[in-house]
Amino acid sequence: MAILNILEFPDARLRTVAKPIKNVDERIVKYSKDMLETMYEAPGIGLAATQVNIHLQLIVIDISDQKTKPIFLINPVIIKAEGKVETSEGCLSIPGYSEPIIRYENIEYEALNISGREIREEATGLLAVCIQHEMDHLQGKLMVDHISSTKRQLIRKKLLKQQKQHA
Ligand code: GNR
Ligand code: NI
Repeated sequence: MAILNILEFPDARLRTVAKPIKNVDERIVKYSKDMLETMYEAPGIGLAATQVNIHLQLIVIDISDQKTKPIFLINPVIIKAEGKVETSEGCLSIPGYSEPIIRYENIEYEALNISGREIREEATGLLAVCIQHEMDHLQGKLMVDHISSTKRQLIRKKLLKQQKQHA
């Protein structure tokens, strides 16, 4: 397994639209394992392949306290969504910032699991929010795209400054 580098806003590669996965083969299983390890180490509750510069429709999530319930979703699609909920969201690609974001409270989604089998599930609360946050990443969209452009530009400036100091 390996810890992968997480891209940080405003890196243009985070704007890449991920491609659907045609075959859930060994390569995808390896990416999934590396992403899970990277997410646990960060630590975070979700990670989209886009964030580690892999532009395929793959996300990993684990919202359990003991980090023992990983969920792998391939080619996810939301088929029903209802209700609204506001959550203070963080993002591993926007370190040090959290912002209140409004998302659907309940969703129904389809995806392939790590075995390549079609699944159809319901999610609510933090899991539903996390799936929406990760699915945004696969479309090249970030949490900061949901806030005012003034706030987004401020965060951009501060992160660029920080990245230059660490370079
Ligand atoms: O670790 C994360 N926490 C989080 C909290 C509230 C809503 C969404 C998230 S996802 C985030 C990890 C991340 O950046 N995933 O893309
Ligand atoms: Ni994120």
